[in-house]
Amino acid sequence: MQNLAFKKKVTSSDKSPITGTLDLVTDGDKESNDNSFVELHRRTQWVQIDLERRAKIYAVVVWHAHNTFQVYHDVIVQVSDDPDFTQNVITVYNNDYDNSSGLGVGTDKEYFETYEGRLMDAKGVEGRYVRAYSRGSTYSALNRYTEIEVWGLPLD
Ligand SMILES: [Ca+2]
Ligand SMILES: [Ca+2]
Repeated sequence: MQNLAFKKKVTSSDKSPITGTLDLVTDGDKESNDNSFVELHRRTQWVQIDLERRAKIYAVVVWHAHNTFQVYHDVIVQVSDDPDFTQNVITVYNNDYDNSSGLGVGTDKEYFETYEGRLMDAKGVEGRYVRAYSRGSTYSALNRYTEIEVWGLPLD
């Protein structure tokens, strides 16, 4: 099994991040330095990774920012073959308990950010694109992403 996200192309709902660049999300650096994350604007934002081919995905690991003790809100991770995420969308994780991001009520737990990231069990779902949402944290209304790993096996 390998980290299929490493060095893959990243897109986002935020076309002009406040600080940093989207490539930081898949560059392998998971440190808590101020230059290790991309910072997106407030409200619900997402980053999306194109794995370049379909894959069987067993785990997604997300690091928002772990320089400060904080809990991110509306953490939602989805997998799809559709880059626009309009059809055949599989939800891997969702802790938006009040549906403030509008993707449905999630029952997963909120958690504190740590240097280990948050490992989410993807149960072998298949798809090419991975999208991760958030809606600020207990520390800031902004959305920071340090790294996302996608562990699985390439298909076809
Ligand atoms: Ca990084
Ligand atoms: Ca919410």
